[in-house]
Amino acid sequence: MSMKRLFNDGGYSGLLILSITLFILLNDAVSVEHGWIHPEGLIYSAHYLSNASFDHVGLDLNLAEAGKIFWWEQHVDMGQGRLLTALFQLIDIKFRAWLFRYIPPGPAVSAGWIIGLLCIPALLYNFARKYLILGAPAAASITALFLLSSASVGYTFQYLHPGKMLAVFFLLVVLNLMLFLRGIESGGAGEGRKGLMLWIMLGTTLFLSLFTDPLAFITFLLVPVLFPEMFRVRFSGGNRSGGQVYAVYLAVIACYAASVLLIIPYLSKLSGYEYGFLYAVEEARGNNPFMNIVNPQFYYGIMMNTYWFVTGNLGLRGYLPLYISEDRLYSFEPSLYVTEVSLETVAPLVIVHLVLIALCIADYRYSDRRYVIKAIAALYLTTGWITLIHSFQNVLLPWSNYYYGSVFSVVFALLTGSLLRTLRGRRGLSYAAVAVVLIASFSTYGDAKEINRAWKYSRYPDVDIDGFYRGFKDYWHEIKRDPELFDKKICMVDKGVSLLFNSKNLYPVKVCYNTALLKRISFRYQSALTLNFAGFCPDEVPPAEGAAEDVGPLCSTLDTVPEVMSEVSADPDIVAVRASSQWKHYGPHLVFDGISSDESSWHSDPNSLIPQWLEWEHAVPRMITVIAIQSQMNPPHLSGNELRAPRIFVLSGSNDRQQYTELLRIKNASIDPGTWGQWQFVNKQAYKYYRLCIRETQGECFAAVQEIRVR
Ligand SMILES: [Ca+2]
Repeated sequence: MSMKRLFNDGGYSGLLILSITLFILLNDAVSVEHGWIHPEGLIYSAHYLSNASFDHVGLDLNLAEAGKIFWWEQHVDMGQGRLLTALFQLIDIKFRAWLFRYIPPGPAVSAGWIIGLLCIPALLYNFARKYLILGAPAAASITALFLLSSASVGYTFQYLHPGKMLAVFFLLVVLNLMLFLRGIESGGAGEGRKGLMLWIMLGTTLFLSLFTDPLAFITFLLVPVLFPEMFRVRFSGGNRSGGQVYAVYLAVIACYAASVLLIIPYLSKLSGYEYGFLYAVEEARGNNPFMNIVNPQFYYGIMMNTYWFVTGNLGLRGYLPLYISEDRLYSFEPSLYVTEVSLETVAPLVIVHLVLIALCIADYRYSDRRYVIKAIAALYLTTGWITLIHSFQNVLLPWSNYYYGSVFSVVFALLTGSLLRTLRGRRGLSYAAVAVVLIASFSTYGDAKEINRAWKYSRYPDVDIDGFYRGFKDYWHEIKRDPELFDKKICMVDKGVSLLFNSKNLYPVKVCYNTALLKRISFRYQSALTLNFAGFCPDEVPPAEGAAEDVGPLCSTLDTVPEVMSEVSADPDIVAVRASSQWKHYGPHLVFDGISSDESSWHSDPNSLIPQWLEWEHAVPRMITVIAIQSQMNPPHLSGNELRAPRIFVLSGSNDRQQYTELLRIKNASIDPGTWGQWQFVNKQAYKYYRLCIRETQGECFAAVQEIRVR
């Protein structure tokens, strides 16, 4: 678009609308209050960068490193095949690592903002101008409508969810490309090489888009709806463009199937991170979502989701009756979403759909271009697809605007644009309609911010998540004053630090996800700092054989936690056994009962944090110089208990339970399940109490010990 064109036809007002919108959005996105990242995302990011022997953190991208996208697929993406999204994440995490050397870390800051806040609005604006032939203010207002929608706010405010954003980006690239092809077609310039190149470009773009998110399939559904004329094949007269479109579509689907079933499995094997396509989805569900097409519930789901999407994109969610209990609105437990059918809830649902049908009828009667019909058909197809692919989850909730509504919201913006188009030529009405769209947009934005906050705080109810980010920022400023320390703590860029991770480090991330992970991150503040500002520069991740001092706090710092105690012991010399926590019936006395079985072991509580301690009380003070620890054995035909055994531990003695004297410090114990590890140490003092502080396990997020003997 030429500059002249930009400033004609209300170009200034359009520019003003977009500038204000982007300023508001960006201003909130950089704030700690609105911008955020899942704490577990920090860990994944750190692993993503470090799980290879690449030392360069920053903008460098070694091509061989791209193999790590299969690691992401294997461990984080559940085999969904979003390779392009994984690659983008790898680049983006590096970008942040580089950027936060210069500016304080912001949780949501992302290279994705270039796509989300620059490319996407430009493409949408261009499409509205050229396809719907809207004036600049109207085109800008529907662009703002999308930018301020919950969907766009979702991936802008919350870091590490670029799949939806990339899907929207590709959707708009494809639609703009189709416009371009159509223009060439009608202009008669599509002859020969140039035309062929463009078709190849379209095919490649469509193909690539499929590796961003399953939602990208929507582009296949939308292109024939919005450009039906491109699919008309005329065999006489030399126009073969329709045939070309079909050829492109078939080729893309064939190439995608070949990639997913043959090429990617082969490449993932080569990279060392072999994974099965959609393995997690298969495990979770075991049924075929496409069978839903014959299920009436599926169509009911489409209607309800459309209702949510439409009202959500108008900022009306808070004012209309809900289909689920309102008190459950901010819960993440899908089974709680019980649909409530009543006159109050059914009436708005019916009205929304009747309005959409009425708009189609009006468009059919009074318009020759049928933009509105196309847009509404596109809306239903979009919701249908979203409902289908998420049929194993429950999408019938207002959150869906935020989670899945990105492509729907683009289509909804196009519907709004189509409606504005019907007012073309009526200047006063047009401006009034633009004003209404803008008011609705900002109302939606307020709602989107509320959903964002609700998600952020309800997901981590025990965690001061904002305090967590502010702490990072403060720490950044603190060490910024000392260049040497800063370099060491922020990023050891180009310093040859080995970033190797072993599988032991990875295991707790997955196992502890539902138990101790969040607490670990939030309460073990030092360990969060070692992840270096949102997991950008993992140089400070503790090595497997690091000094115990760096690995975790001493048990004495946890003395305020309630302890568990048992006075039953097989050894008459030991009158009581205490522990920092216990799980189920696996009490601390079981380490002194003389029984060697996995059932007769002490377990710390998985919801408590490592370090954990175990303390026994002698009837009279004893001078102990040898300790033998038996780790919990595996039950028949099972394994995994070896990860609960102590790896780093400290033994101390005390006579008053106030002052403890360290007697033994072991930094890399290795006791196979059911076997004994024995250590001798120097001790010239008799103590009544001995405390074994387990500061790290072999990888599990709780500790277990089967037996202890001392002499
Ligand atoms: Ca025992």
